[in-house]
Amino acid sequence: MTQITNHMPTKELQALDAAHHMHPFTADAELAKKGARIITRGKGVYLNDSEGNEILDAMAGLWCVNLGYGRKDLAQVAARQMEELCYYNTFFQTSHVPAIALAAKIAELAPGDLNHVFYAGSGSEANDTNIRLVRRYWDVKGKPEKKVIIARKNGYHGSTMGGGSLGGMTGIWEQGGLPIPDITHIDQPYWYGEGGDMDRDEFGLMRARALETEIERIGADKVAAFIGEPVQGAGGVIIPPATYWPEIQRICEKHNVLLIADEVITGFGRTGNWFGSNTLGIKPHIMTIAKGLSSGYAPIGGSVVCDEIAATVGGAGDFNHGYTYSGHPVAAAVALRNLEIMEEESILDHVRNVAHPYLYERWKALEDHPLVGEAVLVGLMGSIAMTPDKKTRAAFASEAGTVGYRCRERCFANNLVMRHVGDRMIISPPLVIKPEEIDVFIKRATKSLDETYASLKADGLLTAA
Ligand code: PXG
Repeated sequence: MTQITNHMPTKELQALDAAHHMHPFTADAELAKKGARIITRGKGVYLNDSEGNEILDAMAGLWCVNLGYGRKDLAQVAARQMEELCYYNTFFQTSHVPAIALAAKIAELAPGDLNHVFYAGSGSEANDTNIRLVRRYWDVKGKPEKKVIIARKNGYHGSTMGGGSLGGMTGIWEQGGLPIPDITHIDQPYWYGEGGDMDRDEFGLMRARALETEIERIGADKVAAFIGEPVQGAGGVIIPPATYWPEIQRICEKHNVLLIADEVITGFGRTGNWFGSNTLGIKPHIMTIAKGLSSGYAPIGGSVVCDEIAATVGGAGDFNHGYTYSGHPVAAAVALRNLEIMEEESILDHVRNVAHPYLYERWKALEDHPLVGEAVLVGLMGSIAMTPDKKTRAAFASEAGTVGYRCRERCFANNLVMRHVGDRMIISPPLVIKPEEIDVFIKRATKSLDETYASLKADGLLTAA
């Protein structure tokens, strides 16, 4: 067989890709017609593709490459760990230094008494673990009927059977009989899209109180936990009104319902603090982590668990759950080094004092663009809502996502990775992004918005629903 390398012509790579590779969340037959974009290398905030383009990645991969691409120090740690101990498991009363050291480090960084880590290979797996953990917890407490988990419409918690069920994406549910039993969903705190004439804070309270209504409908004695992302990511970077989380917290405490903060995106500096829970003032019993934990250099995730749950579940015989790669030594060593680098290079300070303020000013200024209804940013995750009518915050008459898709295509053409969710554009650049790179980003984003606007105008698509 010929060796497949970066030096092969793009067309040949695309043909092989189409012939053998099934892509996540993709219509493969459609993709085969035009061919996938082939990414060949990355350095800092930039990617290169097989056509020689240099692309600014304002999504940090999939919200994960927080330290930027191409760090030799992380590669060296992986190589060293592979030579020393490439693999061993953490089942059957064994452990190893990378898993121990990383767990201790996460416990040090995590808020409150979240002192215990159950490792997974990804965010989806970790959320599957959370379902098992909270149900087991209430079982051991003598309340086996307390097993319903309440989550949110348009939340995202992964795409396994458990993660996809916790998530509130109907496109996922329709394919494979989800959600699994005993998971229900309440409305999201999306003021811009769903708040109508209501005041932002009033709306936040109303959407939080939907949790109380749902708990009362089901019966508090049957509800195990509530799960939410501090800031919804894949749902469109939706920053909840300030009233939302304190009310959710109050309701969970009142009804003895565990609170799970899914920090897969918001963890490890994304919002300007170690965790989104710090930024939003949430006190969770469990946090889901992945992505930024290793800056995406190795697949790793986990559940960070409070003392009470860890002691209860751990004190009641075997917890019959785990993955071959729970605490994988190479991934754990890379993640630990990633966290050390974040401290050594004061990445949180950079986000708070340099990158966020600089980007915020330029991002907000996009609200002057005729297409942009709002531009929001917390730390380094942000979004803009595109609208045909800024006053009424109206949706477009075209099918949701038509405009967003057009804008993403323009971004692609302008060597910028900026994603769309419906007709919102979303960003999550590497946390190390520098002011001059933010300038390049804003320039390309503005050009893409201008071109999108012109094309919508030309096609008569600037009408409200
Ligand atoms: N929770 C949250 C909050 C996430 O954002 C997961 C769990 C699942 O993690 P894994 O590692 O199993 O993928 C995620 C993942 C997108 C996109 O296009 C977002 C995610 C994954 C893939 C694509 O926005 N988030």
